[in-house]
Amino acid sequence: MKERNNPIPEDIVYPFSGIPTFLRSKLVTELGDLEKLNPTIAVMGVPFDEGCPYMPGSRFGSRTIREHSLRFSRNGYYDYELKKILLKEELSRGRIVDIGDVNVIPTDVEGTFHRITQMVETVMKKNRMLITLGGDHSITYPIVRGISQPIHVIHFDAHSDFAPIYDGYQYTNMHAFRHISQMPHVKSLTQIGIRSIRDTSVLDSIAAGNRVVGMDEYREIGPKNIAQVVPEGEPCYVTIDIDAFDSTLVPGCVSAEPGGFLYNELRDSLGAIAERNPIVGYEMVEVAPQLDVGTGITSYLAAQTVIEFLGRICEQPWWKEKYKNNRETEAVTFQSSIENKV
Ligand SMILES: [Mn+2]
Repeated sequence: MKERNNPIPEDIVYPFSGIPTFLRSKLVTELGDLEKLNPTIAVMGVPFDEGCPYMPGSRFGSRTIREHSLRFSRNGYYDYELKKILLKEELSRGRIVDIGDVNVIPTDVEGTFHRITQMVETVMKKNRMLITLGGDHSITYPIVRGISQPIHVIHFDAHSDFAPIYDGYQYTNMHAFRHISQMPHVKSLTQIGIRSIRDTSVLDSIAAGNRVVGMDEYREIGPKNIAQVVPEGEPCYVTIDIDAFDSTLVPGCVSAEPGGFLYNELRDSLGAIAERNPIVGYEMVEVAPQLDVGTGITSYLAAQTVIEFLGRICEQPWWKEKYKNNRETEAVTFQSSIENKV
C-alpha cells in the first residue's frame, strides 16, 4: 500500500477540522510573541454576555464567528465589485493574528471590563488595528475607553443603547453609548440604523448632540454617501450590532428588529467609510448562536461582514501608507525564509 504523508496542521483546509482561530490566523497568547510577530491586525474575542438583561447567549458568539470564518479561504476572497482578490497578502504574510479571548471573570463585570480595556491598550500601543468578536454590546464601553487617540465612533445598530443610568444599572448592552458619548477622546458619535420602538432613550442621545440616522434617512443618503457623516481623513472606530441587519437575516440574535439593513447596504456603507477614514478598530457583537438555525447563518453573516470590511480596509491608500514599514520588513523576512529553504 502506498504510504501517505501524515498531514501537518498547516495543511488543514477543511472548515470542520483544526483549531478555529479567525481565518485560521496564528494564535498568539504571549505578549512577547505579539511583539515579535508585529502583526498589523489583531483579532480578539470577548465571550461576555452578562450585559444582556433579557436573553443571554452571545458569549458563545466569539467562538462561532471564528468557526464560520474557517469556511472562507486562507488565500483571500474575490471582491465582485473591485474585481480582484482581497486579503491575499495579509493572510499569506501572517499580518493577521488571533490573540484569543479576554479572560472574563463571571459575575465580576467591572473586573471583566478592566481586562477588556487592558487587552485593547496592549493591541493599540503598537498602532495595530483591533477587530473584536463579541459578546454583547456592553463590551464597547471598555473597548472604546482603551483607545487613547481621538476618534469618531460610528455605530450600526437597531437600538441607540443609550439607556438611563440608575441604582447601579449601568453596564448593560443598553448603556454602552451613554458612557461612550461622554468620553473626551470621542469626537463624535453617529448611530445608524436606529429603529427600535421599544424605548425612547434615543431622545437622550439626540439631546446629547449625537447624530442619529434612522433607516428612512439612511436610504435617502445611500450606502456610498453615509460615510460623509464624519469628517474625511479622521480616525474612526466602528461598532456593528448584528441586529443592524433586518430581522429576517439574523435568527441568531435576541434583539432582532424588522426594517433593517440588507447585507449589501451594510457592506457598502462599511466599504465607503474605509475609503474616507482610517479605521483604528471595529467589532461585531450580539450573535447568539444557540438561538440560530442549524446552519449557523447568523454567525456566517457576522464572519462575512467582518471579513469584507477588513478586505476593503486593507485596499485603501491610507492603510498601505500606514503599514508600509511592516510591508518592507515582512517582505525581507519572507524573502530570506525562501532563501533559507533553497
Ligand atoms: Mn442592538
